[in-house]
Amino acid sequence: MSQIHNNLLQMPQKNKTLGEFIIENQGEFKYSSGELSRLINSIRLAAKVVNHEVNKAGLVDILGAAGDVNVQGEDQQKLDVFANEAFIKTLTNREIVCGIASEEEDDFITIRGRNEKNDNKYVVLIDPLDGSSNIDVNVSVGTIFSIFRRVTPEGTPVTLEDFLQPGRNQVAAGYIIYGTSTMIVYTTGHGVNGFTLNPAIGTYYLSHPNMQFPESGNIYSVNEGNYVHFPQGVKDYIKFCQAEEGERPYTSRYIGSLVSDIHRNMIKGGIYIYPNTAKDPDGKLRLLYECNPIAYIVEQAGGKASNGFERIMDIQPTKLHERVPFFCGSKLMVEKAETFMQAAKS
Ligand code: AHM
Ligand code: MG
Repeated sequence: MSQIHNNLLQMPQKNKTLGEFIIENQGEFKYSSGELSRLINSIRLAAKVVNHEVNKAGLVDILGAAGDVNVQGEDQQKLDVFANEAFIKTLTNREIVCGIASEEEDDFITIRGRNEKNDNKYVVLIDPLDGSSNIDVNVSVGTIFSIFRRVTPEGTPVTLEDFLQPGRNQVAAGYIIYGTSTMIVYTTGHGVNGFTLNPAIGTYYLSHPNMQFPESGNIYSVNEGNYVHFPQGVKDYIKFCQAEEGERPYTSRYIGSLVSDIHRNMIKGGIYIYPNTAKDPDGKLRLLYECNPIAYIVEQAGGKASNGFERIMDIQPTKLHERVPFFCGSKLMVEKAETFMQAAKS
């Protein structure tokens, strides 16, 4: 029986909506309860707007590059631009966020709040539409978000320091997956819960309570087209995955949409790797918008996330668009990959 069916059967509260869940669990949030509700509510709202747009991508003239290049030199897709604006607008309109950093923006955005007093408390870091190269071919994409409490005093404008916090300081993180169904999966440090959108009525229902990353698995997810450029430890680990012994060879599954690859592995058990390569010496994925929030969710579900040597959430960021090698998934699989990295280093 699938995990989803299992979850549905186990659910005493199977008809609970995201709104009800937030209210019931707001006491778990270590800061004032209303704040978390407002934050998650604004993300949930923006996600619905983006979902609506993503779902009609094939119907209207919205596919294709917008003609701009983002700060990392990549083509922006029209939906990237749309999603970026939707999240920024929605978050700006609430009296809770003092700053936003987005993968699609060169610099962070300061939000003074309606009374211009800079007294909002949270910064949000967001990848508004991840895996956007998959849009044109009708493959799942996602949104990833990370929330920190500011470290600079309230009443002053937000600074870079508020964004460059290690991932362990996150107060909440989540992703939205625009897939065969649309889901929000998030954590506030008390486990991970997943909610599926009923598009007929625009309501998210708790479909995946208390998600658990299997301790081990048999899926490895890596872009093997880059094999020749991989560090020796990754090459050795891939050979280990492919060797015939016990549970191995493992199955290879790679969508090229981080959220989808992680979501599948969290349900089935597996490892995702995006290492440094000759082309991308620091890896491709962004520490602040992609790796930190995914790491928080994955750890909260019992999995593990590292750069091959150290815990992702312990890395002190030095710049907004910092990249990092990413090894993430079932705990025992990530630990095994780390032993290969260590062995190849020494
Ligand atoms: P993006 O933020 O430009 O969409 O890039 C991130 C994406 C991830 O979703 C995915 O895992 C990875 O890039 C795929 O990269 P590649 O095509 O090099 O395998
Ligand atoms: Mg991305």
